[in-house]
Amino acid sequence: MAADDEVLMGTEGARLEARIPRERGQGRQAQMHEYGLEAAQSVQDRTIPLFSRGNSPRFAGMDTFLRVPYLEDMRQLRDYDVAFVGEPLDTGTTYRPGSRFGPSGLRRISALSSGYSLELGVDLHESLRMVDVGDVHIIPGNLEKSFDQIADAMSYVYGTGVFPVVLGGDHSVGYPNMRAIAPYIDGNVGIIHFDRHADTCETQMDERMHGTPWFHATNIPNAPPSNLVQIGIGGWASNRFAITNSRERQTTIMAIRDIERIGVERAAEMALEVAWKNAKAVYLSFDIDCVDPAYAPGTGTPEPGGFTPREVFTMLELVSKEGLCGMEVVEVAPPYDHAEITSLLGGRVVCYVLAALVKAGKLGRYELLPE
Ligand SMILES: [Mn+2]
Repeated sequence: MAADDEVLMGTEGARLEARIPRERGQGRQAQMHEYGLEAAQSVQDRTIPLFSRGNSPRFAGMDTFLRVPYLEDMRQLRDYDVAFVGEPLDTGTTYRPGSRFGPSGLRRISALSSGYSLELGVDLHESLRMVDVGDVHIIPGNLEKSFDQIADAMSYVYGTGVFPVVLGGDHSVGYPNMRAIAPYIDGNVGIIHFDRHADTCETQMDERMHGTPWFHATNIPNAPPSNLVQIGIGGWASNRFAITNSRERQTTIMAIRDIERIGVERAAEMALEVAWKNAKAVYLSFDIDCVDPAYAPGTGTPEPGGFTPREVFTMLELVSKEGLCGMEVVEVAPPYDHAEITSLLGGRVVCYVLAALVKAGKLGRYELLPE
C-alpha cells in the first residue's frame, strides 16, 4: 500500500497539465481552421477543418509533390494550373491497409524529379503553375464522413478552376472525387480507369469499400457506365459481383490480355473512343496495382501479370492527349513497398500525364523559344 506522501509522477504530471497554457495552441487551431476551411456537414466536431492543417491527422504528410510550394491558406487557391491534393484514406481497403501513407510516400520520393523530360521535351515547372494544398482531413473511422470531406474539398478545388491531381488513398476515393467534379461538367463525363480489378461492387462487407467506386460513380446522372472504360482487368482477385455489375451496366472492360493482343496504341484509341463518346470531359483514375507487382509491390491488393511501367507510360500519354478534367493515383501503400519503387512509379504516372496534357495544349502553356 502506497504511503500518503508517495507522489506518483502520473498524478503530478496530470496536475501540472492544468497549469500549462493553451493560448498559443488555441490561436494556432483557429488559424488552421481558417486556412483549412469548414468541414463537411456530417462532421460533428467543428474544430476539424476540411483540409488537414497542423499535425492532425498524424499521417498527413508535410512534403510537397515535386517540391512545389505548399499552399497553407486554402482561401488563396487561385491562379494556379495544377493543385496536388492528398487523400490519405485507407479505411476502404479490404485486404492490406496502408495507403493512408500514399500521399506522403508519393510526395517524398517525388523530390527525385527535376520536372523535366528529355523524351517529351517538357519542363513541367516552365509550363505549369503548380501548388500542393496538402491533404484532405480524412475521418479514419468513418468512410462516409471521409467521402463527404473529400467531395466538399474536391468541389472547392475544382470550383477554383485548378486541375486537381489526387494522391490517394485507396480506391474508394474515386466515388467522392467524381461526386465533386461531375456537377461542374456541362454534359457527360467519361472515366478512364486503369486497374487489375473492376471495382464495380455495390458494397463490400456492407460498406462502400475500395472495390465499389465505379458502381456509385456511374449512378451519378452525367457519369454513365457507357463512358467507363476499365483497362488492365484480370487475374485471380476479381470479385464476381463486380463483373456481374460491369456486364449489366455495359461498362467497357479491357482485360490485360486484350492489351497484350491489340497493343497499347490501339488500346488507347479504343479507350478514348469509349470515354469521350458524347462526353464533355474525361476523368483519369489510375490504380497502381494495374502495374505488375514486380514493379509496384507497395499496394494493398497486388495481382501478378500486370502492365510494365513502359506500357503504362505510353498508354497514359496517348489517353491524356484529348484532355482530362482531373486525375487520381490510388492504392500506393508504402508499408509494403521496397526502396520506394512503387511511390516513385506513382509519381512518374503524374508527371507523364501532366506533360502529355501540356504538350497537347490542354493544360498550362507549351511555348518554345525560337531556334
Ligand atoms: Mn485495384
